Amino acid sequence: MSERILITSALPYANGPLHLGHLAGAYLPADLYTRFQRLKGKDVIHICGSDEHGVPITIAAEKEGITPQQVVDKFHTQNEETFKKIGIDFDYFGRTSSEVHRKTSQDFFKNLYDQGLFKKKKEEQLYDEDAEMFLPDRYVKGTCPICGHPEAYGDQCEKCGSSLSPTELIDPISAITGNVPILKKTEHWYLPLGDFQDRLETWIDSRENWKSNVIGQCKSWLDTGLGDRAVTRDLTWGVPVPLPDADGKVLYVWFDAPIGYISATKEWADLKGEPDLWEKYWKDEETSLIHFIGKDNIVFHCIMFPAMLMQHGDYVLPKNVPANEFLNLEGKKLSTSKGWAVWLHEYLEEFEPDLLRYVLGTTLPEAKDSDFSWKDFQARINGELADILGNFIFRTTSFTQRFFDGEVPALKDPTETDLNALKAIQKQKEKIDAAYENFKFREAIAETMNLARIGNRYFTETEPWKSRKENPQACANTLYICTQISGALSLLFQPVMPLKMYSLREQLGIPHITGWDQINDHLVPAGHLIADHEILFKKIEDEVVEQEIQKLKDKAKAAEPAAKKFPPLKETATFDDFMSLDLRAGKIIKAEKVKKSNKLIQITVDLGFEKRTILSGVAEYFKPDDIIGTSVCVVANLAPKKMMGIESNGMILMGEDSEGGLHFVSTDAEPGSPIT
Ligand code: B3M
Ligand code: ZN
Repeated sequence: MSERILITSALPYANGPLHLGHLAGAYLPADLYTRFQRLKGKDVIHICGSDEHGVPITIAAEKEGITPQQVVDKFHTQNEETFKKIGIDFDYFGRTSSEVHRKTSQDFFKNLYDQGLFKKKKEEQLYDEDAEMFLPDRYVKGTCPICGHPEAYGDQCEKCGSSLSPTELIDPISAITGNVPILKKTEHWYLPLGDFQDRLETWIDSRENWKSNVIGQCKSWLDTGLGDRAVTRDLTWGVPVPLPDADGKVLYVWFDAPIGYISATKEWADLKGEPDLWEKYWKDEETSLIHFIGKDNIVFHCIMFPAMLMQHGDYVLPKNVPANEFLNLEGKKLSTSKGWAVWLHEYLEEFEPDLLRYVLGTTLPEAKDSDFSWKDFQARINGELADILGNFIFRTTSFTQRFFDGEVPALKDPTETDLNALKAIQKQKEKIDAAYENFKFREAIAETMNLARIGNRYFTETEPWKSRKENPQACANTLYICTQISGALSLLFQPVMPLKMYSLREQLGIPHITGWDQINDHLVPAGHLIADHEILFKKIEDEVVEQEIQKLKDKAKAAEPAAKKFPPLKETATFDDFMSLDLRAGKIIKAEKVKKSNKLIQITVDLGFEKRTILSGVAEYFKPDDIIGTSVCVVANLAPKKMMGIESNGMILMGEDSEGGLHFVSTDAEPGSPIT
């Protein structure tokens, strides 16, 4: 990779909080890459910001009954905070509502307009007569013409990933009123992507080392043939189209958002007091521009934005767009509307950021969709961070403390085994380096953990607890080498767990060492004092992850539409039907399981005027002893029924909840009281 790298991460819509899917899709890989390149001493900046325009914002505002400005103010602030806490190290986090961005994107549009690029066309578009507005993008829902998914949006089908236009949807419905929209003519400016077909094809073919999922999507776009794409919208929220005849029109959010990378870089340079500095990153051919995004953004970053940049001229084109696939959660597709998501700000209330960075880093959806589960989270923390990495560091530092007064011993006359362990540092470093350079972060992390494994094996094999008495120099050699491996790990793991690795380097007395080039096999010299050992990673208990799983289930339950939870209503009953039932208050005075039945409990109910035997099918839900004393409602005039040789005289009323759990219907009325 070149010496200067401009890294961007997709600008998250400021319409809601961030969840694990966001982190795994773009931000964690971008941050790993940034930190790695920074360690290597490259001139790298990482730029991001809030995407504050577009229909996702206005729909969120309508839903919450607040203004779009209030929505973006809230989530821009919240998300910026969350990114900081999880350790995503942006050089600048801008927002597309800024003045610099308005001007930059309007100038960009004007530049292409003045070159005569856009086609102005009057076309029929979907219009909601009650809302009195056109329905671009997500303002319409309908059936996807490609895959038949019934809930596709006007701009995209989230099931098959196809990019759509509202008029392509089958049976479109307005997302505002639920109306069937009419067609109405409106005038817009179109980007003739077809004119770029050849240039884009040649350019994509010349890309080196692109991921196959990204190339695949680009090729399928190009094979289908590129058409005109409207870059303006009939909306009030957005960057106004900078033309005299464009009242009530704003730039399409996917036109202005990628320009947000440029405006944010300008703001970063302004803040540094070097207003022209941004140009070095955007206009100098020596810069490598890398966009980190999720797979649903590929077309915009690999086709549309490059076409815009090509036409504008002056700008560098992306060197790579290492888009990730999607992250699932506990085996199911992540869905914010269905409440199936782990919010980062909630995660951070319970756990340390580095733990998630590690676990998510090992399961990034790099080549295909991957899954996050709380059990895996626990298994990786306990089995890898605590038992392998933590254990290795602990053994090394505590042994040095106890038997060498905390002083790193000198290496003398190393054996073949010693030298092999020492050489592993360089070998692993090279593998890790190559993996990072190739955007294979899972592999980079696995190879880093492998070095800790090698260290552990070496420690066990050389048995310093024995050699301490039998051959003190052999013991010293083991500890010298294990300390070097620990030092190397503290830097090799730095991109993944910056906070933990800083405290490890402090413990090893090397906090000032921050360069990839400094990783070698004599990082912590003999005679160097290391600090008191501490436990780097604590294990996570079963109850803790079970609580998280329960929390997730509760949220999903709460998000379910009420009508779905319960069975539909039965047919209407007459008043007489109801009055024919004799319902009475009662109290359970005796309960025992019916032998040979899994379901039945034989219950004796005190009805005040008599005691009844009732069989109830609740043995899977209650223990007989627990229900004695419960007040209940009884259908007292139900015809007797024999089950398992016992006659049941009545029925005890129960409420069945949405998960099939049973609850007694209780009353304060004294036993025998009629219930009417
Ligand atoms: N806000 C879409 C998204 O969050 C969009 C990315 C813009 S990147 C220029 O998926
Ligand atoms: Zn589809």
